[in-house]
Amino acid sequence: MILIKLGGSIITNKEKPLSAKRKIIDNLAKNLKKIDESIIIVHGGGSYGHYWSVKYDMHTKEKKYDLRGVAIVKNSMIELNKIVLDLLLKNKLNPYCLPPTDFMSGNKPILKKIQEIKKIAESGLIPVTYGDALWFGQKKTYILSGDKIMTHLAKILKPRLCIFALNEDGLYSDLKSKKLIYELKNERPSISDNKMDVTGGMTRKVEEASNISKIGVNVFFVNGNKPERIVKAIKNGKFEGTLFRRRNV
Ligand code: IP8
Repeated sequence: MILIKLGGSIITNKEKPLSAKRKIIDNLAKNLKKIDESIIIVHGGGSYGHYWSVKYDMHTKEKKYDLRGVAIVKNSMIELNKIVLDLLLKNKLNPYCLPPTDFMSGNKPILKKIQEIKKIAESGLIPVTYGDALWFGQKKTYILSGDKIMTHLAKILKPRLCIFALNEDGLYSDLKSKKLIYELKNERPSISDNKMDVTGGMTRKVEEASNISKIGVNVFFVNGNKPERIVKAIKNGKFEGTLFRRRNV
């Protein structure tokens, strides 16, 4: 089984509020169709969820945020999710929509529900979930990042590989020269992130990637604009991007 995160910056135009990159999503879907292993898709918020989270000053910390903001962020994520689902359907894939409220209680994943997601994926359906604004309890809510969902799912389901589709070729050792890091093992690179969002941008991704590699699962950062690289990684073990090698557990 493979977990794939479609980053907000690849499926939406981050510079333009509420604009999805339909052509890119369509192309991703065309390539995902070529994969015959079971997959689970998680997508980010981009210029939908993040746009509204910033407007309403909502973050990953559990707090009493403006209820209007909670409602609007959730609604915008449904809108983006619908675009993703429609394009998967159009490409003859069978997505199974799973809002994170289905498998999260407060900030904890519900073990049984997550184990069920594996069964759904193995049946041939493609579970699709996303980062969202979630109820925490005692009138508090929080933003759950899709990257965090990847870690929750990976810990419980131990997929063969976790893929993060980004708007970049992978992780660069130097932002100016864009020198790509091909492989990381037992090291946590220091990140200078110039594109921060409410859930922490690239810094958060690297944190989750190294958490996942620690539990013995390989993590691959790849350019989602070149979705054939996703197929090559899954089918041929050819990694054109940054591979966080699993650590021995
Ligand atoms: O883009 C956050 O998900 P992410 C989604 O995966 C929202 O960090 C609602 C901002």
